[in-house]
Amino acid sequence: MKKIFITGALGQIGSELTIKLRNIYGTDNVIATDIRKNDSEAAQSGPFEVVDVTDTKTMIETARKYEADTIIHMAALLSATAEKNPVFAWNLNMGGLMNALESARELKAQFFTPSSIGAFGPSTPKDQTPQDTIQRPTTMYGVNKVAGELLADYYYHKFGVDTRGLRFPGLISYVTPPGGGTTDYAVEIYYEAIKNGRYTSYIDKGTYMDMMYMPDALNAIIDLMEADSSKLIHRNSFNVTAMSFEPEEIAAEIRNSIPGFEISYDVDPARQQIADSWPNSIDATAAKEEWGFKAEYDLEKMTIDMLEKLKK
Ligand code: AKB
Repeated sequence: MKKIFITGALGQIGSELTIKLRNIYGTDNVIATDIRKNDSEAAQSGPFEVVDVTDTKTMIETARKYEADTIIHMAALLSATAEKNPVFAWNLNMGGLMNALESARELKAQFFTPSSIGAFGPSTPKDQTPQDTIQRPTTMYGVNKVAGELLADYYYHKFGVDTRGLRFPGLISYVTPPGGGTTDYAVEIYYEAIKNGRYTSYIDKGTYMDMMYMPDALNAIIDLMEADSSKLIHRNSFNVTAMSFEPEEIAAEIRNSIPGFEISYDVDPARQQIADSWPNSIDATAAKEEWGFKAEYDLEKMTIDMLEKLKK
């Protein structure tokens, strides 16, 4: 049985991933860690430790205490926040990653960390962005993600650490809200649709970005981690996506359930600039071919489920 150590376990992905992994691998085999504890299910339903990922000693000692054989490193600042605090972002995103990789090396553990569509930049081909292409991002978050992909590949080639990663698009979920991302509008819009029947978008109409519903993202992490290592040509990181849309399209889909729903725009130049530097759509062929990636939710199916869950 695996012993899985998760950093950032109370964040947007971590909070749902922790519960799902506990259901699959057993509660005591999934150690949730974060910078502070709260009363969420992920923090309360099994082993939990306070770990600051920039603290090398605490991270390695805690992972060793539980004899972790898998490290899932989620703790990071998202794109918009990182752009406001670039030095802090570098220290947290790169320092945390380095400590997590070192823990994996010492413990001979399998390793996962997410990359992002943010690892691409304005000179990357914009439509159906290939797996292997130009990566010259213009954001601190993107710089961290590209450096992180290279570092994780380095640990695989140099030290034999079984590192794996996914380039996530914007993730949409009704459980834990994201914080500080550029794609967060696609989550907020559902909350506001239920609450007020209208939404003011900080992302401009006509701006396409890739997105994915959280259940597909969680399955992708688990499927990649379970995949036969010998089949993986790429490792850090695979393009994955489920849909690409712009604000008018998500609004139109919401109108199928909430007929009077209205969208207006008050564009935030900082986040718009980040969005404009990212692809319109990415190509996930390598993930499909190498380990069978498949997304179940498209915009219509996701919208029905989101609105149904949020109404409860
Ligand atoms: C963000 O918007 O920063 C994230 C991402 C796409 O990596 N959701």
